[in-house]
Amino acid sequence: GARCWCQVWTEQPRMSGDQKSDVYAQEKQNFIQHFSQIVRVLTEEDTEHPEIGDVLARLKEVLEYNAIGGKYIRGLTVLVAFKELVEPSKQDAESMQRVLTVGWCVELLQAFFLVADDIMDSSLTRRGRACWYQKPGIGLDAINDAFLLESCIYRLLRLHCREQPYYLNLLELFLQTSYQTEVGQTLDLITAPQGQVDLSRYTEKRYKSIVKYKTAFYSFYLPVAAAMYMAGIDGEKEHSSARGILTEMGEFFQIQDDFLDLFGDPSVTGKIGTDIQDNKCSWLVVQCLQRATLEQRQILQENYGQKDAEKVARVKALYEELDLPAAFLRYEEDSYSRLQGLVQQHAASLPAAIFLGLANKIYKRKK
Ligand code: DMA
Ligand code: MG
Ligand code: MG
Ligand code: MG
Repeated sequence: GARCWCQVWTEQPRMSGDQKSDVYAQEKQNFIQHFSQIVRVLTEEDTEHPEIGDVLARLKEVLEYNAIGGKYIRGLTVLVAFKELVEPSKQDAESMQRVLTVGWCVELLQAFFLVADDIMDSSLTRRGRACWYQKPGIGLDAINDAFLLESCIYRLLRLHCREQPYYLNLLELFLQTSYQTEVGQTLDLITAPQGQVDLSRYTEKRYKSIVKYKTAFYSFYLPVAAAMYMAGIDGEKEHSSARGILTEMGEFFQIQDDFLDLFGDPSVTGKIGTDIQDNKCSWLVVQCLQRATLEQRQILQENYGQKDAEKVARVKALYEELDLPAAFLRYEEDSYSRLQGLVQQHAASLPAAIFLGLANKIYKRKK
């Protein structure tokens, strides 16, 4: 029978966390298979505008290099959350096509930000390959490729969702999330000016604002909120509840990203870290400053924010002296239980399964 959304919200999770994380694995094949259709729709020849054929060939390359090879957690979350929110009879083939497409829109937003982020961070690798701008013949032309990726989101939404009652909500969601992410990237960059080490900038407070804006909104709130709108859930109360839990999860996700930047295995993460060289307000430097003696603070002052490999190694050694890897493990455990608490707290008004499934996907991740 039909379940109104308030029933769905109050329901107990239908599966355990372990089975739940399998839902991501189950959907993954289907999601990746849909990509060829996305590329076809975006790059098929336009008989009215034959003069842009070469552009569409370039776009195909850009899509295939930059939208593929990640974990697809964000895109899959749209699918998983939608299925959790609507009754099976409303999961018809056409609706599911649109959900897959919106999932890919989230992945395209991510691809757009990553192409630009790698330029700004002077990164070398991404997903186990050269960053797009590092490819011979690409260079800063990658900036325009990033813009093309962004435009694809709105072309797809218009093509597949224009007639849907949630179209305007989705448009505004993608636009607002882009703005928030750009605010976050701005905070990230202006807190890390090249060649100016000012340790007093690296506060816990500043850290939290950076990661909330640059990562949490687009990685966690966006995919769940998109699924909610598609399921017809547009109330501010429901959305702000979801936003609360999901931004908390996003903060933890970026702390992991900062930890893995230095202590992860590049053959697993697919990227070589740059945070120390880039003078970033990373979780590690914030923790280091909270524990450092005056002498250790001086070592940081002299070695942070420079390309020199020996200086980077000195900073890493300092982090190890201060037991930051152990502090991270403790933080991970604490954060996990705090999140479980938050989910329980909101269990009356939110579908716990969505959040628990997502949490199980990211805790203890190595990439
Ligand atoms: C990523 O921050 C944020 C966005 C908006 C892409 P980051 O530079 O730490 O990400 P990564 O480690 O993947 O380069
Ligand atoms: Mg980066
Ligand atoms: Mg960055
Ligand atoms: Mg990083």
